[in-house]
Amino acid sequence: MGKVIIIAGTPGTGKTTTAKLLSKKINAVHVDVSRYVIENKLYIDYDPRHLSYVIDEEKVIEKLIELVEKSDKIVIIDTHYPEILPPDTVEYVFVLRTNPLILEDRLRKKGWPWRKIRENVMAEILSIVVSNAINRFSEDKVFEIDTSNKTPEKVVEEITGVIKGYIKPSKQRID
Ligand code: DAT
Repeated sequence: MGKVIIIAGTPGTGKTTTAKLLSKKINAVHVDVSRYVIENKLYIDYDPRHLSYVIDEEKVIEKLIELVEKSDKIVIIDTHYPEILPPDTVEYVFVLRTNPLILEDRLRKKGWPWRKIRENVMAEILSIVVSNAINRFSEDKVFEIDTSNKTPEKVVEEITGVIKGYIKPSKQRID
């Protein structure tokens, strides 16, 4: 069974960019939960106000656990909703953080409507993702990584710096 590393954070903090790079670097499987939900039709509704799908939590959990159990590689799960996973399956939760002004700029560049930008910038200011992660997982599994003025490569370097030494080199080579 693969080990699970979660890359969490408010939308726009760089989860997908970071998770893709990290998965290449450590030869892991990358699951972008938003994409996975859409591709596997694991939603029950579409919420036009939030411009997002309402996920079928039970099915998503079931599918993700199945995927992790079948995998002999590390599985990197990229989601703004890390608490969906059972704590005992997770090794690390990296919560990416971004200065709210920089986050606003990144979300504007994505072409998001102002209402959605404001909602997410507010969530970042209130540290919602990290506080939910700490409530769900033990505090020693949760690491905040500031991405504000760092390249994605630097962010990945900080993450591998944390996990080096924890995962035995004989099982997985990190660098
Ligand atoms: P998320 O998956 O959290 O929504 P993303 O990976 O799609 O975020 O990145 C959002 C945007 O920010 C995208 O245009 C790429 C850019 N980005 C990601 N990581 C970055 C970094 N470390 N520095 C600067 N820009 C970054």
